[in-house]
Amino acid sequence: MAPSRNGVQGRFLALLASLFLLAAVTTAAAIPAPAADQSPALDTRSLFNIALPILPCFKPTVRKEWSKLTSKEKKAYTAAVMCLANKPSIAKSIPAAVHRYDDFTGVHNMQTPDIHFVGHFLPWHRYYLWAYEKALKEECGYKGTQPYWDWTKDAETMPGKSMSQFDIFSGVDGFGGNGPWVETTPEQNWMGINDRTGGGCVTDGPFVNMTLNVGPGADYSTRNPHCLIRDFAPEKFKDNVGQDTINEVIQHKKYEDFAWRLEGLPGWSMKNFHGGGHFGVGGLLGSMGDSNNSPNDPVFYLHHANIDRIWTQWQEKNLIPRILDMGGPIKAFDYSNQRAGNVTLAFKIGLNELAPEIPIAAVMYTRGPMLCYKYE
Ligand SMILES: [Cu+2]
Repeated sequence: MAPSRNGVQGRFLALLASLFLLAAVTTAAAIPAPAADQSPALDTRSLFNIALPILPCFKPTVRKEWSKLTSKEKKAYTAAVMCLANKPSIAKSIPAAVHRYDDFTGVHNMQTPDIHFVGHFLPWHRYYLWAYEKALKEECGYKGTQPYWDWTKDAETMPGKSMSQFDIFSGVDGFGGNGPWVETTPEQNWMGINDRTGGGCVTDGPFVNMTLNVGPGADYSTRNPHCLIRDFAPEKFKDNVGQDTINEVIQHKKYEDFAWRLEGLPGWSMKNFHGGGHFGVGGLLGSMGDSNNSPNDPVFYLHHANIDRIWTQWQEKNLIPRILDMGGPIKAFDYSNQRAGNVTLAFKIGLNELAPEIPIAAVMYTRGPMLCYKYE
């Protein structure tokens, strides 16, 4: 199929954008840097590295919605995930990790205090997803792309449908369903997740026998073999992942405001689809609700792919300025910059042994040569 006019225009605009970026970075480099810790000197090579990633690629791969995949494609994806859980760990920085799947959870666990409620929350998770998809393809022979879960569509079918009836939680060609009910005391339920319905090990689907070794909590050094746990909280899910929340987030014009509203604040003072997905699936006791170790639930990657897709949609509303727009605190919750400054395109993000450190600029544009993907 011939590239659409929009596609060609988009590539042209991105090319222009990369020139703007180069100019912007060069200008910034000419101004004496403040004594801030996050202003690495930019040599010609790093300038090139920053400009190059937003030159458009020509054949982006297409990430699809879970329910649009054929049953065969769905099974190929979950089989590749299980393949990672059967390959030995390579991440020396994560002593608790036994297999490659643990490596990913472990890196997220270790970096949790530095990658949430910061400006680079979105770029870091975009990079993380990319590394995960790459591992599925290169180490497990997965031929497809990273799918996403458009929860808004599922939420619209509630309460007629229960969460267990969603395509994604199918025990036949999905991720399996809820865990059985586990009683808790009101004191345990400090997050106020009163609509929780499960709390035990997942009993059907491809991950029934998956052994996870990282978590719970912030410890990534002690091996703790355990199962995948779900604790569906249907009210939290339905109330937070609707189109109304997306509209509220996406209306912001500056990245800093958009990203701040997207992450929201811990608790339920404002509707929040990131938290709605995590706690709607993980509830109080489930893997998805454990902030350090939420990637222990393979559904994490589809939830975050949808968040990445929303960022992409926001960027595409005004491509050039928005693939150059970065900001927000370096330190968690430091929205008034009391402890440090804001992140910039040159700010480095890393994934321990999973992938090299890169400047945020490298992941700003999903159709650049490194990422080279788009959402259907
Ligand atoms: Cu995270």
